[in-house]
Amino acid sequence: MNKSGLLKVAAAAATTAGLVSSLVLPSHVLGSSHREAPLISADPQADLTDLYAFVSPDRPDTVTLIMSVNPFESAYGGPNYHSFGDDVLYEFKVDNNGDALPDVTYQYEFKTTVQNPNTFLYNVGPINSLTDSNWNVRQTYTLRKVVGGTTTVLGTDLPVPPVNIGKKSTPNYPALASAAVRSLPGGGLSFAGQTDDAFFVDLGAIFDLLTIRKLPGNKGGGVDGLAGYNVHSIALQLPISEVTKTGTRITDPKADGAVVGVWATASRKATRVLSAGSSSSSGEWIQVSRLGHPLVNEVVIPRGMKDKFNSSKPADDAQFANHVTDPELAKLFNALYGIKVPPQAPFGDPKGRDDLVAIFLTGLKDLTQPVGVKPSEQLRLNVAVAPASKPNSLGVAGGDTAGFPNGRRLADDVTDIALKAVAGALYPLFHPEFTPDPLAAQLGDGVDANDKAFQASFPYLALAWQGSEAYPYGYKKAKERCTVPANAKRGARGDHVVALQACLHAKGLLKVAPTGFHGALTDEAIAKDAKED
Ligand SMILES: [Ca+2]
Ligand SMILES: [Ca+2]
Ligand SMILES: [Ca+2]
Repeated sequence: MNKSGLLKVAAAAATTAGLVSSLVLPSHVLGSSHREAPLISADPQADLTDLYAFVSPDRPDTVTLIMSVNPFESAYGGPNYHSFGDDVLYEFKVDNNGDALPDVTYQYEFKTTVQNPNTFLYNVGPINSLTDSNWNVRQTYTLRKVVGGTTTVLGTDLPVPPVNIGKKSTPNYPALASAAVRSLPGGGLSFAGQTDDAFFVDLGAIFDLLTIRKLPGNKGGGVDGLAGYNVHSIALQLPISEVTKTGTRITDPKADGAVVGVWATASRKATRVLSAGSSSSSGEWIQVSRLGHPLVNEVVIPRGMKDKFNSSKPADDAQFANHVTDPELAKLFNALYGIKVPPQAPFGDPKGRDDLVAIFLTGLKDLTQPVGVKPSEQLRLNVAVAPASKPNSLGVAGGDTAGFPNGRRLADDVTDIALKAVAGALYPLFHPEFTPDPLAAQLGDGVDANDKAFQASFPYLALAWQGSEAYPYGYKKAKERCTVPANAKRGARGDHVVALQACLHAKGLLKVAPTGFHGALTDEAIAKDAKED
């Protein structure tokens, strides 16, 4: 893999125009990993939606791992609001020597406590801190690290912040969320709680007669089907030295050990017993959800094997390899729309899709392929590649080797990347004689970014949508209002007025630049902001 080769491919594709009169996609194709298999779609608390792994942009001596669960979580789903499963074991697994077996595992287990069982309410007044007595239903967690059969407890009774209920119940949500970021022994950080869903994709169009709204998909025009929805996310930041096989921070991207593979799992106990008004679980943990690369269980694994994939281990991935080298989606591109896709064949056949094998199973040579790799589906990250100063959301396909499929950052447009890759956009890197169909490099869903701004520091995810202000998708898209501080009033001066005016100005509601004096124009702008929907 060389970067100039990648750039050449991207440039060649970009200069070729491709036109089609209609283009649709098969229904099971997209959705990252939201509701992707029959069994797990009935178990949202254990349904892993997305996994991210990247070198932390503001702390490049650390990596950040994030998993999200509970797809399509509405912000206003009370009074029994969404939560993690108390009877689910959530794990990050790291393979740091390429043998498809985990070497370092991080386990999260949650516990719900009710302060006052005599009220139906989640809270009986505003929640102003993580110890506020108004907060009735709380969740905490235990975090453990397992290495070579030895378990170390990294934290107990770590707090999950409340869900973002509304202006009265959770008036300062950013403070509640950041108070739940906890330091770990050894220099790591952990956060677990409700967040915005960082994945963006036009689900509505694709599931409606399988449409790309504005063909061929690289010119915007899509509608983010996950806009306004939350998920529950677990974020873990670790010194790089904690996850490498050398136990050191590796800084040479070509060094043995620079590539670590990551996947997430969710497990439930084997037996659940129901009795009137209660249920209990017992027995060994059974894995019910597995997630490495986005879209693999959708794009690659056929419907009849999807639940099996969720219960499988990377070490046994040879059973799925034919679906990577001979992908159904590429055949559909060809059969339905005449896109000229690369040749494909069963695993082991030299005519198979070695480009997709590299992306999904072995890693890209000289970037994400560990020395002596055993093919298996993991999200592989080269921890020695420094974070990009100007990230490209197309990642490696856009010439940015710090992005997907070198790990995955929150803003990486994995839908577009996967569509292009399956159609053959990266195939010439492996077979220079092959010219991809001009359409391959232009495929996309027309949604290019998340609907809410990510945070600049850990846990990076955008804050959870607020129940009293979120709107269901398809009705109205929720907008964030400017925060009006308690001491805002006509005639006031100060930094708090500047901050408020800057927000109103940025929204176009206050025509003049911030002055720091709260006058009639500021009052008018606040009134307009309150009426916006
Ligand atoms: Ca290993
Ligand atoms: Ca979102
Ligand atoms: Ca996209």
